[in-house]
Amino acid sequence: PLDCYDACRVTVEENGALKGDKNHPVTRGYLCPHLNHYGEHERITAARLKGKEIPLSEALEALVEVLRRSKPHETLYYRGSGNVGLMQRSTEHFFAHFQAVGTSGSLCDGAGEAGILQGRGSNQLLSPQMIAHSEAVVVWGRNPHVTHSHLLPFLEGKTLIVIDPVVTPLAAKADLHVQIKPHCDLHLALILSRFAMIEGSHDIAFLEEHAPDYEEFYELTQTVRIKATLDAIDVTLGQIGSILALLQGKRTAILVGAGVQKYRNGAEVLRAIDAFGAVLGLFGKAGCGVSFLGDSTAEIDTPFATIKKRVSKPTVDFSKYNCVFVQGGNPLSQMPASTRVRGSFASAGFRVYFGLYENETSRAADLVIPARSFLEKNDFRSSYGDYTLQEMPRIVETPVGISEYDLTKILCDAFGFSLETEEGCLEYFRRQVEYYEGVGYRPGSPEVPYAEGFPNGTFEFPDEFDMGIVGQDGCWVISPKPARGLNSQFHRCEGAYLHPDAGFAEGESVTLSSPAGEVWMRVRHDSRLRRDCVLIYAGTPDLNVLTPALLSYEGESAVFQEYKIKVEKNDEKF
Ligand SMILES: Nc1nc2c(c(=O)[nH]1)N[C@H]1C(S)=C(S)[C@@H](COP(=O)(O)OP(=O)(O)OC[C@H]3O[C@@H](n4cnc5c(=O)[nH]c(N)nc54)[C@H](O)[C@@H]3O)O[C@H]1N2
Ligand SMILES: Nc1nc2c(c(=O)[nH]1)N[C@H]1C(S)=C(S)[C@@H](COP(=O)(O)OP(=O)(O)OC[C@H]3O[C@@H](n4cnc5c(=O)[nH]c(N)nc54)[C@H](O)[C@@H]3O)O[C@H]1N2
Ligand SMILES: [Mo]
Repeated sequence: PLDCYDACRVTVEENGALKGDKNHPVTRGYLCPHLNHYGEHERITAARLKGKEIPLSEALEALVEVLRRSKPHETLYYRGSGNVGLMQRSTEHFFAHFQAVGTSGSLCDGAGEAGILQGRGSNQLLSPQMIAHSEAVVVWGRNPHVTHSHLLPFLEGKTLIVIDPVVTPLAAKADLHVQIKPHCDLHLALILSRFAMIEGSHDIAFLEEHAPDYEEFYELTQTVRIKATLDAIDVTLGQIGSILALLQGKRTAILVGAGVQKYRNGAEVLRAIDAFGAVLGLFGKAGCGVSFLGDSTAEIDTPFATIKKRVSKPTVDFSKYNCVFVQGGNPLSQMPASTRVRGSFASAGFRVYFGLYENETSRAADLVIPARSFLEKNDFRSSYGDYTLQEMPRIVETPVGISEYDLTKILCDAFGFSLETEEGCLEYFRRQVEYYEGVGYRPGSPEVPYAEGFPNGTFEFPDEFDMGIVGQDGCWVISPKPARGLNSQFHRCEGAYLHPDAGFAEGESVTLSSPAGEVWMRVRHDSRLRRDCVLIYAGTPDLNVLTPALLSYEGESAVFQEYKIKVEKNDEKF
């Protein structure tokens, strides 16, 4: 159920230990640190009203009371991605009937997905099993050792190119690592397309049939000034040649991660990488394609009503609401522009936190309702890293907390709204699962994505780009995912990582500042970084004090890496 590509199938031993299912084609018998240590993280066990512990039944009565007093348009339903199970959506059913306000857009992959939809018309991914058929893999702004470790066995023995500002574990063993400057992937993708067409490695048969505007696109790529651009993005002509030579004639998968699109032009970046894939003719062929975080609920129907009126998630102003209901998320840490967010949350009328763990948001809430973990409730989950749709039955009985479904039931009963029985909801999902060799999959999963062509008939190349590289001073701040944490869950990192030659001593205290705010952190050295970057792992407390309350130009996404930041020594001791 955790927010990862892998969607592991877990078995629970008699003694409660979690094991990776050996018979699952992706999980293959092992788990990551999150699940290996799942039981060790301290849970919220008691409900709380204004700081005072109360029985769960009283907390639920208080919630009903607050909702009775709150006008629908002054009630906000905010769901994070702490658990990506489908039953998480049951609560939205209540809030939809209540006519509350919901959120649209994303803190995660919305910008990239918008670019994909513009070009291809749908966002189909390559599963690990599909990637197994590739001969070459380009890992572009993605760090599978940390974020998708079950993909690694499928990359063995392939020609490997990594495009990442950090020497990630895969970069260290790749045939070619382009240690690109952050925010420059759009330029690289355009230059690659241009040279592919100059060299004649473009797939004319594919382009004529599926992407007929390629000549106009070639003209667009000619507007890029090669030398000046390569210098600006820190890539050499030799590397461009090597990339094309390494991919020449090979079944190629380009695996793009969240890293390239944490910018306002994130949609353009994905669209340009897709365009490079189209130039090489990678769509619709086994072992080939461009794959981003997929749309995990594509083709799945839900039995739940969905909210109509929505405001953008990354910039939501909590102060406008009399009642804010936060479920499965920690917006006070994970939304951009924390200072703004914390101020607006403090000014909201009444704040409810429904979750598993204590965090910035639970501590600022008026009412805290403990949730049940995935082991303690019935659910289904799909994945953004493959096409599985798997049932997660309740395994553990507990008196602690309440499931999303049971909470929804209480609210619907109190307000007289209709709700399918729990078994009815589960059966609704169960009916859609398609089984193959003992594993459940989403309905209509493709054998080869885009084998039938693109949903809109053709691939749409972009016809314009904003090529300006933002001329701000300071360091690029990059915030990749931590190995032992899951966003703000489990272990949380601390400190700002810099190259040892960037001019700061290990352990010294620095002030980091951006137009959004200022924080102090301790310096940690990491020689895998560029000297113009500061790396702060996602989930580090106060990281988002530095990030802007802006939306991507397309896709309503947060843009965590848009602002450069200043790093200055301060002589203070912590
Ligand atoms: N262990 C662990 N696993 C996780 C998560 C977690 O928190 N912890 N989070 C889950 C979630 S919510 C998500 S969305 C996925 C995301 O997982 P990934 O798609 O792997 O995304 P990130 O870790 O954010 O960044 C990936 C890489 O992008 C690089 N990068 C940063 N900026 C740029 C840039 O401008 N250009 C290029 N080319 N590369 C850049 C970073 O150095 C990093 O190596 O992981 C999921 N899996
Ligand atoms: N600077 C910066 N900020 C980022 C990112 C970044 O790369 N850089 N990454 C962004 C991305 S990709 C994402 S996806 C977001 C994630 O941000 P959020 O969606 O806020 O997710 P988490 O931080 O994982 O918080 C999840 C909370 O969900 C609760 N939870 C877990 N399971 C359940 C459950 O079954 N039921 C209920 N009710 N609650 C549960 C836990 O208490 C946990 O504290 O952060 C974003 N923020
Ligand atoms: Mo995410």
